[in-house]
Order: sequence, then C-alpha cells, then structure tokens
Amino acid sequence: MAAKTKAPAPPTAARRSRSDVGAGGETHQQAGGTHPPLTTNQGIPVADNQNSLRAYGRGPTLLEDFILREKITHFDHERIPERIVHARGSAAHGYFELTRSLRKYTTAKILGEVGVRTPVFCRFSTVAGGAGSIDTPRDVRGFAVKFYTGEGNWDLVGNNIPVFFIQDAMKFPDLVHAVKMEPDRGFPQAASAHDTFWDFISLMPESMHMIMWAMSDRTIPRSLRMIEGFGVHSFRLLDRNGKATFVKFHWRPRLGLQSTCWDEAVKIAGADPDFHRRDLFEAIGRGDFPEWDLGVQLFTEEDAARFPFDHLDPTKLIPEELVPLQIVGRMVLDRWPDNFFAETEQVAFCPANIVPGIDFSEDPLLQGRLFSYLDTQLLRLGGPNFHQIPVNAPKCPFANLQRDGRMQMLQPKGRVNYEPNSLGPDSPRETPAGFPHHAAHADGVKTRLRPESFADHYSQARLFYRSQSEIEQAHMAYALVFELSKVETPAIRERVVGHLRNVDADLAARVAAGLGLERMPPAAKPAVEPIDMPPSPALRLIGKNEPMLAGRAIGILVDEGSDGAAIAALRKAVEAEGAAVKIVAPKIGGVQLKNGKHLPADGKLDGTPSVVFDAVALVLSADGGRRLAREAAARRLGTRCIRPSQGDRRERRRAARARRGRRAGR
Ligand code: HDD
Repeated sequence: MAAKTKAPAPPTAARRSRSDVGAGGETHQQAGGTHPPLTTNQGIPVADNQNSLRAYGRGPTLLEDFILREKITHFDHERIPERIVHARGSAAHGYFELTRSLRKYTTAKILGEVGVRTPVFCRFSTVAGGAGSIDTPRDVRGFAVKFYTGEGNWDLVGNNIPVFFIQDAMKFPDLVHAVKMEPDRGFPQAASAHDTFWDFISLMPESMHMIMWAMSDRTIPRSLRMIEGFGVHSFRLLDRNGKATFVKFHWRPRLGLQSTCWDEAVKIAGADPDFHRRDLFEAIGRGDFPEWDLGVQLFTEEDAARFPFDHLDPTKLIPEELVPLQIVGRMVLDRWPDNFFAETEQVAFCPANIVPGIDFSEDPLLQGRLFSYLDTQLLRLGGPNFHQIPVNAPKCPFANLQRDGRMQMLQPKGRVNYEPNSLGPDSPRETPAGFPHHAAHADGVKTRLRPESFADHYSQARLFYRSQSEIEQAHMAYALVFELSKVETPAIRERVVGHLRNVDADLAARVAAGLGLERMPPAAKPAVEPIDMPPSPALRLIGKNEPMLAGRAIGILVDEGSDGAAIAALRKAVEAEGAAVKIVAPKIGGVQLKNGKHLPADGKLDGTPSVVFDAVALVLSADGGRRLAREAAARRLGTRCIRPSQGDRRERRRAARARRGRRAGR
C-alpha cells in the first residue's frame, strides 16, 4: 500500500542558487586556497554546480539546462576505447642521452651526438588484460619509448622479451583472440592459463621459443624498473652513403633484473593490484629515477648469412656470445605524467615512426606492425589529428598540407593547401635532407609461402631452456604444469608436451609427471631437426642482479613501545643503500615509541603483507612482540612464500634433510 507522504516545502531561493549548499542542504567545507571561477567549456561562469535546472521544485529537468547537458555529455565520453592489447600501462617522462656515437653507421642525430639529451616518454604495459586488470599477471611486458628527437619522433615499441610468439603479422589477431578472455564466458582476465591460448600454441610450433620465455620468471617481474626491453626485430642503420648495418636494440635496467616467484605474484595481486604502477610512481616521486642502458647488436648482411637461423624471423634472437652487446646510451625516467589520461592513455606509439638514418628490415611481423598502429590510433583516438595531442606531437617544427578532419586543433592560414603551388611562398616543400629509404634489392615471386629459413621452431627454445640455471628451469617446469593444469581439454595438454619433447626430454618428462599423464605423448614432428646451440648464460635472470638493496622496498613492523633509535638507524642504513622504507603498524594512525614520540605508519598491518616488500624487519618491544604474536596478520608477515618448485623431488629431499637435521639438533 502506498504510504502518503507529505510534500516537502518548496526550496528557498537561497538554497537553489548558493553553490556552497549541497543537495541535502549541508554546507560544503571548501579547501583553502584561491579558486578560479568554475565555468563551462565555453567559459561561461557557473553559479550552481549542485542542482540541475528543473521546471519546478520536484518537477522534470529542463532540456534548456545547457550546463547540465554539457557536463553529462562530456562525462559520457570520458573513456576512449581501450587498446585491444597492452591496455593496462604505466608511463613516465624522461630523457635519453647518447654515451657512444654510432655516427660511423648512421646519420640519425640521436645516435650520433654524444651528450645531447633527447626527451622521451616511456610506457610499460601488460598485454592480455584490460585497462583495469592487475599489474602482476604472468604476461609479457610492453616497453615502448617515444624519443622526441630534433628530426622527428622515433618510437621504439618493444617488449621485455627479445622474441615473439608468431612469425607473421597475419597471425596476430588469432594470437590475441586466443590469449584474451574466452569469447563465450568473458574469462579468464589477464591470464594465459586457459584452453584457447594453449590450443592455439599447441598448433603453432613457432611459438615454442617465446613460450619458454613466457614460462620463465621474466613474465612475473618484481618491478617495471627491473625489466629489460628489446626492439625485437632487426632494424637497419644507414650511413651517409646509404650503406646499411643491421641493428637489434636492447634496454638493460641499471637496477638489475629481478622477478617475483609465482606464489608472490599471486599474493601481490590481492594485496596491491597496482603494485607496479605504484612502485614506479613512488620511486620517481622519491627521486629514485629508474635508468636503463641502451645496447645495440650490430651486424652485416654477410654476418647474418653465417648465423644458424634467420634474423628476419622474430621468433629468433641473436645470442650475445655471437654478436656482443655494445652499450651506447642511457635513459632516465624522472617525471610522472601530470595527467594519466592525457598522457599515458592518449599516447600513441607506432613502430613506423622512425627518423632519417634508421630503417626497417623485411621481418614480416614488423611489416604488419607498420600498418596496424596508425590504423588502431585512428579509431582509439578518434580521427587523423591525434598527432596534435601534446604527448604525441613532435617537439621539433612540423608542417605539411594535410588539413581538416576531426578534432583539428591547428588553424592554418592562407589559400594554399596543395603542392606544387605558386601561391604559397612560405608553404612547406620537400627537402634533400628528407627521409632516405634503404635501397634494397627486391626481386622474386610474389607469394604467401613462409621462407624455408623460418622452419626451425625448436633449436632456440632448447637454447633458452638449456641456458637457464637449475632453479630457473624448475620454475619453468612448474609454470608449464600450472598453466596446463588450468586447461580442461586433455588433448591440448598432450600436444604441448609433444612439443616440449623436441625442446628438452627432461623438461617434457617433468611436465608430463606434473600433469599426471599416464603415458608420454608422441613427440611433435619437427619441420626441420632442431640443432644444439652452445648455451648462452646471458639469457639467464640469475646473475643479472647484483646483491644490492638499491631500488628495493623494506617494511619495518612496529608497535607501541618500539625502539625509535633502532628504527631511525635502520632507516638511515637502508636509505643510504638506495632502498625505500615503509613503516607498518597495527593501526594507520601509527604508534607511540619507547621514547614517547609518535611514529606515523605508511601501512596498516593486515593491508600491507610482506609480499609487497623485498625484506621485512620487526622492531618490537618484548611486550609488542608478545601482543603481535597473537595476531594472524603479524604471524603471516614473517612467513616466506611457498616455493613454486615445491613439487620438485630435489627440493623435497633437501627440505626433508633440513627437517631431520633440525630434529636431531633439538
Ligand atoms: Fe603491438 C600495441 C609491442 C606485435 C599491433 N604493441 C603495442 C604496445 C607495445 C607493443 C609495447 C603498446 C604501446 C603503448 O604503450 O601504447 N607488438 C609489440 C611487440 C610486437 C608486437 C614488441 C612484436 C615484436 N603488435 C604486434 C603485431 C601487431 C601489433 C604483429 C599487428 C599486426 N600493438 C598492435 C596494435 C596496438 C599494439 C593493435 C594496440 C594499441 C596500440 O597499438 O596503440 O596496433
């Protein structure tokens, strides 16, 4: 039965017009400072930002309310379509500085002029998840750098892995469809551990090398500041005579490479889904600017002819033992964007953006990318003028006769918008200093066939696996078992093991045992027999990381009565080594120390578990220790993560020996 309500009194004139009165009539506490007048996008001052214009007190809203309509319209369009891949990203501004000239090989000024600082914008990303997904899934990380050079923008759009899943751009939509959430059910989000991904992989032997990298700890990094970057494809450098030298680009983090283990990555995802973004934001805020060295591998066409693989095949890398890495510059990221959307979201990378002195190779994956990125930006950023968005605009002068289109921001003058012309004495013209293309010899039969030289799918997968340390191999076997155990279709699991048999018999046996397969599946038939290449220790993670604290985060657990002097001394020592300290306490309000002083906390105990730190120190009084020992969150803080190699027999034997030793010592 409808209750009879008393009609409220009509609002007073004062209540309708005063902007400091909320919908409920309460007064807003305005923050201090000077406030410019609030206006519409047309600059019209707004008197009431709380109430829409209505026909009468409780009546319908009027179409005439242009202020409401403008505000809602803008809000409705606040999101642009997210990137189909690499949707979740974090970015920063910085600079690149050349330390060693490559003038002998290239006319590109950015690679010739030592000491010149070129502004950069660098965006890191995961690949599979949506923009709101977690930072720590097992996934490849994008590593895209836009160099705003004096000769135009150069985009090096790479990943933290030097090879790719597929050889030809034709397969990219299939790969991405397979890895993203399954189309009928809408899950899993940001995870490759599901049927469609492994179904595709099991039918694409060319992906085996990248799979080895994807199943290694490289895909669960500790920090974006601790990942490598790779341009993946071969590019060309062109000297002033047009002579070409092939080049592969590498980024090496000064903090060394560090990864989490799977158990940590999973727990971090729960404790802090923004773990990597926050880590980068806080490091830059503290002035701990992350830094990478730029390395190049240079080689000629003749060198390439002697490699036991085709360098134009993006599933292959060039071992550093074959072509050494030369460090030629450094990149420092020292400024967080002012606005996430304007910069990180709207930045548009494109591998086709290169400067004179650098040119593409014929890698068929790169060739497809040259088309895709511009095309994707047209839709994502709404039209052909996205290059005018500040983060995308070159910082050197640019001029041409392209005109109009959606969201045109420029206002060209005059009647000339064509070329050649005789009416525009100041209109832009071609220049002999313009972009030179490598004069490549191109002759042959137009075809859709994969070259024979791309047929070896297993040798480098084997090279990668056999180059790893024992513990890294154990983690890879564990990751394969974990991922394939999420696959519901037994035939897919078996097909993958069939490929692993061509990579390494021991790896295949471990995975088959981990999956509980009753019999070993037949080996996949390779198109060409794999070869054994000499192991490349440079491919390991272990050993690429000095035992140092720099860049790491240390948590200090405190409680009422903790020793302030000990905390201060610890903080000083840790910060002197370049690490960051966070105080964890039972309450966010902090604690009263033994010396009576108050110490604020950075995190509350049960919301700041040990997995978000590289190490945890407990600075507690005897009473505090006893008190916290009763709290589950405190007890968990000291717990080590479960090792992913737990199932490994060797590990279990070692643990049993240690247990026996401990019992004997009691
Ligand atoms: Fe891609 C984005 C890296 C192959 C098509 N890609 C994108 C980004 C990175 C890469 C880092 C994010 C850029 C940003 O931060 O905004 N992609 C790679 C690497 C590849 C690769 C290292 C292989 C070596 N990509 C690849 C292929 C195609 C694309 C073969 C299509 C033929 N990639 C795209 C795209 C994206 C993109 C659909 C989505 C959003 C964007 O471009 O701006 O065009």
